[in-house]
Amino acid sequence: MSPISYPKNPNSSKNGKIYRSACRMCHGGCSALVHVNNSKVVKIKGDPEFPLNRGKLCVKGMASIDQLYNPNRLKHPLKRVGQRGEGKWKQISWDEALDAIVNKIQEIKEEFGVESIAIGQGTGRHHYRHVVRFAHALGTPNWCEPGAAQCFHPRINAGGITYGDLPICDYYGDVNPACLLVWGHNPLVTGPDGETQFKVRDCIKRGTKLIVVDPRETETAKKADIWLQIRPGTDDALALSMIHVITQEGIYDRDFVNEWTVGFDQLAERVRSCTPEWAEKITWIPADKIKESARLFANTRPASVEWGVAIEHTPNCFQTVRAVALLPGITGNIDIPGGWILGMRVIDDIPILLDNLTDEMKEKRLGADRYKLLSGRNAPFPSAHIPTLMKAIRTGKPYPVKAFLNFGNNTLATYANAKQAYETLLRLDFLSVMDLYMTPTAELADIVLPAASWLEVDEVVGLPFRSYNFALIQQKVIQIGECRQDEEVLIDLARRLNLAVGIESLEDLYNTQLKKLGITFDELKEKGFLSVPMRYRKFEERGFNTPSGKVELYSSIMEKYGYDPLPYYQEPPESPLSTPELAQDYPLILTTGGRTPYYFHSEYRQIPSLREKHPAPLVEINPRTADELDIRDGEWVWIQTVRGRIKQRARLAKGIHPRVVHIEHGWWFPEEPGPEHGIWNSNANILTNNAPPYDPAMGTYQLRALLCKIYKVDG
Ligand SMILES: Nc1nc2c(c(=O)[nH]1)N[C@H]1C(S)=C(S)[C@@H](COP(=O)(O)OP(=O)(O)OC[C@H]3O[C@@H](n4cnc5c(=O)[nH]c(N)nc54)[C@H](O)[C@@H]3O)O[C@H]1N2
Ligand SMILES: Nc1nc2c(c(=O)[nH]1)N[C@H]1C(S)=C(S)[C@@H](COP(=O)(O)OP(=O)(O)OC[C@H]3O[C@@H](n4cnc5c(=O)[nH]c(N)nc54)[C@H](O)[C@@H]3O)O[C@H]1N2
Ligand code: SF4
Ligand SMILES: [Mo]
Repeated sequence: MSPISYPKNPNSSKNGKIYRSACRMCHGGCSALVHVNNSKVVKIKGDPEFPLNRGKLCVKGMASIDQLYNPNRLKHPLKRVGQRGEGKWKQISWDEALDAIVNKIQEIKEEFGVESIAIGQGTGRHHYRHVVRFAHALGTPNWCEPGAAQCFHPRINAGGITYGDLPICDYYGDVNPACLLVWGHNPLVTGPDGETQFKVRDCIKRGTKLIVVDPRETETAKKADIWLQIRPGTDDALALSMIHVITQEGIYDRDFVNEWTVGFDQLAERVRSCTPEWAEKITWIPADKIKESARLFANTRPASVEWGVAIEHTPNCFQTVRAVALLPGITGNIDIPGGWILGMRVIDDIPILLDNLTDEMKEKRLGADRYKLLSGRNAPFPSAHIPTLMKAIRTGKPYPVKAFLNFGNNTLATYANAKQAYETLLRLDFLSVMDLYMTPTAELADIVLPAASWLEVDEVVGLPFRSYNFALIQQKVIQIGECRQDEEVLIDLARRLNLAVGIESLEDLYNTQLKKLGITFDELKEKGFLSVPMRYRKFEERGFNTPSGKVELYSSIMEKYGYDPLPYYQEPPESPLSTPELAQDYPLILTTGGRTPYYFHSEYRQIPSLREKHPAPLVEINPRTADELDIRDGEWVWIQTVRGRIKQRARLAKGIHPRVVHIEHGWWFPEEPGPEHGIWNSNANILTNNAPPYDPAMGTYQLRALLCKIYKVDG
């Protein structure tokens, strides 16, 4: 561990040491100065030197010490002693715990085959690629996470097949985006990289024209020049109609389109009938506003798209994401200063050892035969399809899945159809859960492992995500109980299993990652962070990394897999238009999971400084609707879909459409008695749907754009 020499801090020697590290209370990326005195973390401040957060931390980052020393944290490995889910535990050693897992893996592998072992995790936390790496080193194709089909991978894949890489907004050079189209995203609060919020804030302050597509008037929408209040789940129609305006009015970038794209004519033909008047009926957005937005976007340069997860939570997810992705392409905003830029990649990713799987094993991945871009043999970052995997656990078909090793996912809180997820986990022969806390999911396990928080973790953080022109240090500054970082445990398991690969030390892996920069992990600890200046129009040197070397408006990869190469509109499967009968009983449109600043998915309800600021789950309803239903602000109400009902507290908000309801996701109540800890009270995923239809390419299920009703809780 190496303290940084930080000249602007005169007290650093008197009050102990100061370490530079990356906050990871969200997906992370803010540089923090961690003050350690007498082996205790006493203070954490934003790092004024780091260009992405410039001294700032958000409210979660500021609660890091409360997380570190939270009395409810798991500190030792535990073994179940009662019935599964009874909540009776015995403390065991790491050796005992890992041997138990290893023995179970060997046993199942011999009896059923290695594919009968599933490996799970959550969204992109520090250990993300290491979990995938371990699965592939072990030889199972069945790893999964609740974000893959539902989060970011659709954007990464759409970026990949269209532009050869995921484009991101350029806040990193001298030129600011002059127009920002924010789509299904609330970047002042959330995002794939938390630190982006500070860049977006600065960008907006400098006068960037802002268009926001959101059913709710969020903090970001409040600052917009044009706010498009969309009916949830109809983003495909809106994007197609904007492409219609731009192509029909000839306000696209002719030079760029001619020289650097393929399929423009087919695209223009596809959207010919998608007029703003057509889209108005579907999206509830006035046609004039659609025209105005399309013109503003096309006529302002540079323009960029800042998109979020809301467009990835419906079964037409991939075509929706593709449609939005084409807007910066046809307007020539690709890889230019202030536009939608392609990555620099100063560091290499941790290898996921995909080649360790045979082709036969890749074909066996649950979902591989159907969802080619999620699970297929040649999918860019293949994962199992969760509903197919869950079904295999329950039914043994197409083959049995007996064990689930879970590294950082509260399955009952974040998988769709939580009741079914619960029944599924109970059917397993073996469940291990690694987490910081005893969650309702961990309560169902055979073995529970105590995980480290970010202050106990070594890592190289590449930023902004996928672009990586910064490499930032994250370093372990403290040890809590027997907690370990997941990566160490995964390597330990691989070694105990005598695997041929996936057994290098963490330090070796990090040194390899940094090789391009010519420094070692230890040197990065000294330096803190490194960056390289952005380079633009890189495609002029080497083309785009697509089959044609151009921007594929018409996607040859989609065509190859038998999917529509051009985006199209599809009504959400549960909606006033597709299920009008159901809509009579469930007249309101439900959307879930808009993030709050205080929580990260199901995390942090046990941290007092955060919980005090947001003590209960909130359902947002328009005052007019509330009035009709005799619901008052702050009152607990039932929210019900065909799949079940939950309670949240009403928040009356004028900025939500009278026919739309928004609920928060991730809620459980750590203070309530185990093993359930209130997981069935307010959990959004009791209401969501993991039944077909799924997105044809990505297998996405429905977390948003559903039908519901709400009513008062009697008494
Ligand atoms: N504080 C905090 N930060 C987080 C997270 C967290 O839990 N808490 N989670 C992280 C993760 S994994 C993710 S994926 C990102 C997500 O962060 P974002 O991508 O910003 O997504 P959300 O906040 O879920 O939703 C953004 C907006 O979409 C709107 N919306 C809902 N339905 C629709 C729709 O059908 N169409 C459109 N256009 N908009 C809709 C919501 O009203 C909401 O304001 O945040 C990451 N950062
Ligand atoms: N209804 C609805 N459901 C959703 C969403 C929505 O918008 N609406 N969003 C979806 C999206 S976009 C995503 S990405 C997923 C997110 O889903 P997940 O990322 O799986 O989130 P959680 O279920 O909160 O599980 C995270 C668990 O990991 C633990 N943890 C935190 N850090 C570590 C660590 O370093 N190591 C280990 N071992 N454990 C750790 C936490 O304590 C927590 O219990 O949820 C999805 N679910
Ligand atoms: S935005 Fe994320 S990385 Fe930055 S301080 Fe907040 S939680 Fe930490
Ligand atoms: Mo996500």
